[in-house]
Amino acid sequence: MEETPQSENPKLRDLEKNILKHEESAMTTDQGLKINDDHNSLKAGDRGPSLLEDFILREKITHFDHERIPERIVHARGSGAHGVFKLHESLNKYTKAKLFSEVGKEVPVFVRFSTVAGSKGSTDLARDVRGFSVKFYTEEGNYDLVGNNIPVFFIQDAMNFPDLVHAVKPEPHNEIPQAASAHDTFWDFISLMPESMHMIMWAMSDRGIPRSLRMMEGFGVHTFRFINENNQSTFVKFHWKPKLGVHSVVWDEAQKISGKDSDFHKRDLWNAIESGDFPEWELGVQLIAEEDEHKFDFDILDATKLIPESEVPVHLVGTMTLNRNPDNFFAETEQVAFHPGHLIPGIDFTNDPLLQGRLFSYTDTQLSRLGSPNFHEIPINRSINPIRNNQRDAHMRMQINKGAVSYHPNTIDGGCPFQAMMKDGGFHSHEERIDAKKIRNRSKSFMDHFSQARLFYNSQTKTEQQHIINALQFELSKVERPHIRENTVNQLTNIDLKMAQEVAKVLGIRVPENRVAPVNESKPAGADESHYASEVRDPKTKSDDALSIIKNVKNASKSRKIAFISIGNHTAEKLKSISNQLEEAGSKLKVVSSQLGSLKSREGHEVKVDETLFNTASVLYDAVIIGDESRSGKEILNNGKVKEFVMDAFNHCKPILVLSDSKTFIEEMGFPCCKNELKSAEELYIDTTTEGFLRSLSKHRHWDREELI
Ligand code: HDE
Repeated sequence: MEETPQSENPKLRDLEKNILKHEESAMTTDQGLKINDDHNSLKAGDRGPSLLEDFILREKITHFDHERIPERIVHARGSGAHGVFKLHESLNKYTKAKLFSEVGKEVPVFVRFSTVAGSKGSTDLARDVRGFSVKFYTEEGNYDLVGNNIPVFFIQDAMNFPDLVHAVKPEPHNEIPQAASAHDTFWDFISLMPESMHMIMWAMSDRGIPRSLRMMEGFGVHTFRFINENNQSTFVKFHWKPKLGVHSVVWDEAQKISGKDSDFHKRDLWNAIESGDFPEWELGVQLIAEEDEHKFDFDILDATKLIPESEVPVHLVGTMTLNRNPDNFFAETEQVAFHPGHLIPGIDFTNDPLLQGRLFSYTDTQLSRLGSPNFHEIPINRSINPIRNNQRDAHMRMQINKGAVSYHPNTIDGGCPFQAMMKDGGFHSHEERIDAKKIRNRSKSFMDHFSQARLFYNSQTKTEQQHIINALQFELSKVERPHIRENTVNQLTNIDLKMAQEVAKVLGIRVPENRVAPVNESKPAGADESHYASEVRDPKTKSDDALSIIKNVKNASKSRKIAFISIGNHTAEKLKSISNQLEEAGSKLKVVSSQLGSLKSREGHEVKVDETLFNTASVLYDAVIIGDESRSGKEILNNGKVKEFVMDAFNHCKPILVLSDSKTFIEEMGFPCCKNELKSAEELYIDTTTEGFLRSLSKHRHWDREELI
């Protein structure tokens, strides 16, 4: 009997006809049974009760009921991408890892970026640290570099990690606030943990609110070891340097983006890859000879310290290109399982007590998240080197192991699988002499909590320092308990007295003018003496330009999104020429108007409108062009949405190009800084020529404008 479409709805009937044409597209149950009706449950009569025997309905609903898995306890919100890593300088003098010794070799990678504190559905632009995890699928097995966009961490010892996470996550009684660190429990913990002050400086800096995942650095954080063919070890720190440079948004902008597009970073990464604008990073290494382990004025095993680039330069050795979006978010980005213990021969750990704790945690968390020790069989986690061992069974086992033997040593299978000799790539932990007392303590060499926090602060430009002060003012003003605000400000005085005083002003706290930065000041109630004691050091490096974003801005005009606002008074010729110039610079122009469809230029040419003033906002763009070319340029500013758009761009220090008379434009805009005296376009850092605008774009922002706001 010939199948006929069942649906009464004509549209669905057409769809069904199509499907029936393609035998291979026929819908089936999970057991491969072709389904004839996926819309109606089996009932006793048209209007009767549903029948328990409806195995098709039960299979569908049961699968649905179990679709959610527990989200990651930290780093729940993530964005992933596939790509490739290519080495251009061999490190074979230091490591036998083929990944880092065979020049020109292309190794597939999967990368997952994440925020740390927020739930899976939270916003991308929360002030937070970003995870930067890379899985290299090498012929020697999977190597995971599970890092962050900040090179140091809050704590020194894994023992404090659950407390840190409990403190930063929403408060347990009311589950508020989501994805934010501006609340009492977080700052209570921080104020009692002086070792966190260096990381706090980074998190409160613009690094905590990146412009794009494609525009942030990545760091392995811990010191690792490279091991060469002769089993010699060299300490190594890993860096990822984005080719687009490091750029951030401003805090007011971040908060508005969270409302306008909470997927801002996710979308930006996805769209860039989809359009062939592949993000790239250079992999850099800092190498420290084994005999130099103790030559620094900090301990290289302490994850709250970085090695200044001015002391040990970063060598760039390879490029990572992200060139493919995942096919399925759940199967890939959600199910990917990283682990700092996924190593390959030639790379090993150090005794960093934070890293050591991580080695236990990551497998453990995958067991509860992915449900089985067979998570390595999920396609995104599979090694390209075939798996051969005597592990067997457990939930959702995919591999069908043949034969009787699942033990070693054995004779029945001729001793297979063999243990690999070191010369054949068998992994061998680095041999390190340990002659020590078993002890629960912290090394004295970890006790200088403030020198590098100060180094970071001193390395920032005035603008960046002000951003840190503003962020601390914002965060601490959300803290309800006065003693927590006070304890934190006291900690800040150990970094920079003036900064602490500036922060304190907004909090209604007085920090005495003559307060000398105390080092071992009496600990607040609840603080652990051993954590609180801090040593005075006189570090070699007092300031390092590599730590500033603004000092390192180079040509930033690539991969930018520019709004061209018009309500009809633009000329098609100008629009085309600007659009071409921007495209040449690697950026994209979007036409924004009051309605979708097409828009007529002054010459009568039609142009497609990309976004409307209602569905978009200035915070979603890097720069704005007011396309109106009428002499007065007044008409466009009668539109309140346009005014709001420009005012936000102005306040966020973005490049602005005005094509109409700039004096009238400035008058009509009514910028607060022009209240007493009208300022020129130049004084307001507003461009009137395309050339000037392109120059502004390449700087990312006009930070000097902040002085006017
Ligand atoms: Fe993690 N961390 N972490 N972490 N971490 C996790 O593992 C943990 C730390 C980092 O995209 C969890 O699979 C402990 C430092 C990233 O899937 C968990 C300690 C750094 C990601 C875990 C740390 C990181 C995680 C949660 C202190 C920077 C996301 C889900 C001893 C170098 C990976 C998961 C992804 C994820 C534990 C500290 C980076 C619970 C115990 C330091 C980028 O296992």
